[in-house]
Amino acid sequence: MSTTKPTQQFAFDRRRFLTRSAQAATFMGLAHTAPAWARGGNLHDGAIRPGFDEVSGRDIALTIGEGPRVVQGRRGHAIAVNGSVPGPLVRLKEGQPVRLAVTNTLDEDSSIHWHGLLLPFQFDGVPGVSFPGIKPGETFVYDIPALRQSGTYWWHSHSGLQEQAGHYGPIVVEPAATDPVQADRDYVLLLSEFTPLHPHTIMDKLKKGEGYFNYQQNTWTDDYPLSGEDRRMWARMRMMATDILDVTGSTYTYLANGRGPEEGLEFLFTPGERVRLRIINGSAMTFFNLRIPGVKFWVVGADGQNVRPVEVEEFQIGTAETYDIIVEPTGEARTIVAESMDRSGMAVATLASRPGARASVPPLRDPPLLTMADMGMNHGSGGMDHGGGDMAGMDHSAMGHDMSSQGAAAEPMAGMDMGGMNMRDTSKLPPDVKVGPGIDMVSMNPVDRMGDPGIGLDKVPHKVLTYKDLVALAPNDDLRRPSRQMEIHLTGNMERYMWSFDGKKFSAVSDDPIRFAYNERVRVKLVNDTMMAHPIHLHGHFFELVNGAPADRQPQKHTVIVQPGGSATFDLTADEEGDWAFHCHLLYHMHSGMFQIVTVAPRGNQPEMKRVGED
Ligand SMILES: [Cu+2]
Repeated sequence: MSTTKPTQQFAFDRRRFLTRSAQAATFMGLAHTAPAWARGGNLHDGAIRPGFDEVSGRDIALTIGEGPRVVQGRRGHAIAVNGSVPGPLVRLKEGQPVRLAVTNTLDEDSSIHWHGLLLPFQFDGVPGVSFPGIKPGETFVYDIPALRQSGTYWWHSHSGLQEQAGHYGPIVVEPAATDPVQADRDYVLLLSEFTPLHPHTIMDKLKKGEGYFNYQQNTWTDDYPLSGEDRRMWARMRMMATDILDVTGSTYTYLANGRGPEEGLEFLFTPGERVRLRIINGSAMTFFNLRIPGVKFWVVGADGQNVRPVEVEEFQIGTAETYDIIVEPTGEARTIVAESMDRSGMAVATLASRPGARASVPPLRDPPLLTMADMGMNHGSGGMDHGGGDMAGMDHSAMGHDMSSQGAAAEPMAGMDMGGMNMRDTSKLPPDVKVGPGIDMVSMNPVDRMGDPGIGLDKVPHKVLTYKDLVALAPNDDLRRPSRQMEIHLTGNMERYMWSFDGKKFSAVSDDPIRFAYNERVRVKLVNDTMMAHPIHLHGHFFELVNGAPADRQPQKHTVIVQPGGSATFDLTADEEGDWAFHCHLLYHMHSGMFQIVTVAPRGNQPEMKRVGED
């Protein structure tokens, strides 16, 4: 294929993106030479505040600084904007333009990406893709024309690993017309993590051994419902059924609006009121399961877009997703629990009818175990390809025994001999996927998992949201059938902590973006060839989940979770010209290479679109 760039508005060497990421490693040393507040930053007393102020208007000023931070007695270093973590709530208005002047007082480059906002790509804020980044001491003005959307979004650094250190905050865009979601109270709940470790220390530990933070590793003496045979099977695959999240509560304190679970974040209500909660997963690495024990609520928005209200008692929120909910709390107080997906910790907030009112906080539930479906094995829909290529070495007698049973996909791995099974049958991959050490697993039979509530939630005794429940409130405007379909594989090597798209770590393909013609309508199928869930984010666009909703009501999202071993499909109208980042939103996965550039050709310039391996 041609490597000619269809757009040259922006001559920038993308390879510098990775160079800069490498340079970010110097920030640990620099951070201790002089605190930001001593260099004229905005952190006047040196202490970074939890929670956030609000900024709004035609012109908004934001200052990136750094300093010490303490959460529940644990000390660390933070990058903060306007002196708090999270940084300020940026309140905008649909139909109105805004200028955001961002000043960087760090000793390294920084940036702000406006996650979920439709805007000219030059203001999307990804160093090396959409702009050069903000140098130390510099101010960059994001001059954003009249906003074309409303809803709940967020912003964060797209430089190095700064996001882990606290560089993020919420965005609310008020609708120009009457909000279809009416509420008496309107609150933001931004979930994130605090760690006393430097982000680069975490990255190093992950590279040295994937299980480093997994204190829930099953041993021969623990309480997990795994037989000795199961344990030997997992050991042979050098994997653990408890490999749910890379970084866990052993390291993280989970935060609600910057406050630890013992620091008492509360949202006041009067019984009988409708309370809107705008829930943002602003974490670096954590999927949360959110519930309000004993209380049903309605999900009314997903990724900033209104959806038909759906009543649930719990939902899983991937990194970078947002959900708006309406709850009508009763009684003195109700606890909002955001349990990390691996159940190693939780963020906590309280709906309180008076200051200080509290409800009980439930204990962490038992950690979930990965299932056969998470390994890409599903017999129910088409079955495994028993005649195919390298499968010949598989122990069919053992397979037939346990894998043919109905509902096996939802059962923890049990009693199956995986010894001879080929978990890496690369003949199942399209030809444009690069086969090499970056791939340690290939899903044998990936199925669409839009109806899956998320790891660990398939057996809870109450209604949990799935993507299939999401239906757009207003009809979509592009009802064309996609003119082509493309498949992108999410690939990885858990042991070596390598993550990529199509087996190619981003640096290897930095000049080979995914290309779309202007206004092209494409169906994109994401196939997860790993045993981890990945929240995949496309900048500058909304895509529509192909979730079984009528074509004009497919829900619009900017981030989609692709469940382990499964697939997720979306339709995209590529009508925002320019270069956009497309990546896994787990910070250390993105940093390790699960990242690509999407180039949407300018209007009137339609390059040759054929790519290798396409239909
Ligand atoms: Cu990922």
